[in-house]
Amino acid sequence: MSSERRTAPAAALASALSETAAAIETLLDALLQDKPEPGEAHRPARLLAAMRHGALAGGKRLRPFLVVETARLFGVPVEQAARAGAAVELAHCYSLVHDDLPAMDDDDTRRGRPTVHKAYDEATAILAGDGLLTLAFDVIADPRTHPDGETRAAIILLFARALGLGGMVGGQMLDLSAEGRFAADGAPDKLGEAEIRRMQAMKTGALLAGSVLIGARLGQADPARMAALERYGKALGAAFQVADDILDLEASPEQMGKATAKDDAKGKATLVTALGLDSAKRARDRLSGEAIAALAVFGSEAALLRAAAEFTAQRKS
Ligand code: GRG
Repeated sequence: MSSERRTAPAAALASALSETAAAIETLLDALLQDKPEPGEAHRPARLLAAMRHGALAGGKRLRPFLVVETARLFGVPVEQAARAGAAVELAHCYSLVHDDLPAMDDDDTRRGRPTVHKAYDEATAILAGDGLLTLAFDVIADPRTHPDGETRAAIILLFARALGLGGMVGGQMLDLSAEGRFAADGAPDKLGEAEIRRMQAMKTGALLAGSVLIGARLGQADPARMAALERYGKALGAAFQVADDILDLEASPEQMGKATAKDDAKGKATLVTALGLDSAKRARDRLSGEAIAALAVFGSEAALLRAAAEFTAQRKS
C-alpha cells in the first residue's frame, strides 16, 4: 500500500482534532483555577483571568494533537500525552499573547476575540504570557505527566531548546530584525531565501517539530524512529509557516480570526515575498509531501499524522 493510501480521510482528522481540542480545553481549564497549588501562595484574579483569556476557547490545538498522536504510536497512556500536549499549548498561547503586544506585532484580535492586552492592559498581558510559559514547564515537570524523572528531564530539555534563544524566541528576534527595526545595529534588513527558511524553522517550526519530538520521547522512541519523526516535524513545521504566509495574502480576517495582509505592509520576510506566490505554493506542497514521506517507517497507525501534514498545507484558517 502506498504511503498516500495510508493517509486518514479529512473527516477522520477533523474528528480526531476536535476530540483532542476538547480534552485539552478541559485540562487547561483545570490547570487555570484560582486554588493555589502546593508551594504557591495565591493566584491573583486579574492575572488568572488574563491567562484564561489567552489560553481557553480557541485555536486549532494542532500542537497538542501532534504530541498526542505521536505518543499514541508508542502506546503512551493518553492522560500523560494530553498533559504534555497541554503544556505545549500553554507555551504556544504565551507566544501568541506576547506576539500580539504593541511592541511586537501590535494586533487587536486573535482567535476571533480581542487580544489579551486589548481585553486587559499591556502589563497584564506581559505577565499573563510569562505565567503561561512558566505553567507549561510546571505541567511537564509534574510526575503525573510521566512517572520517570529522567524522561521528564529529557522532555524539559527538548521543550526549552524548541522555545528559547536558538528556537522560537531567537526566530522572533530574527523576524523583527528583518523588518528593519534595528538597522542602527547593522542588522541586515533583507533576508535571502535560506535565511528566511532558517528564521521560520526557528520561529514556528521549532515548537511544531518539538511537539512531535516530545510525543516520541514520552514513548521512549528508538533513535531511528526519533530521527524519522524529527524529519516529519521539521517538514510539517516549514509547510505550516509557508501556508501561513500564503493565508496572510489570500484569506480573509474572518477566516483567520485575526488581521491579514499584514506581512507585505510591514515589510516582513516571507517565502511569498522571496519566491512569489506560485513558487511558495509549490514549496508548501513539496514540504507536506516530505513530511508524509518521512513517516514511511510507520504503518497505518500513522495515518492521522499523514493527514495532519496534508491539512497543514491545505488549511484555510
Ligand atoms: C513572542 C516569543 C514570541 C514568539 C512569537 C509563534 C510566534 C512567535 C508568533 C505568532 C505569530 C504568527 C502569526 C506566527 C505564524 C505561525 C503561527 C504560530 C500561527 C499561529 O498558530 P496557529 O495557526 O494558531 O496554530 P491557533 O490559534 O490555531 O493556535
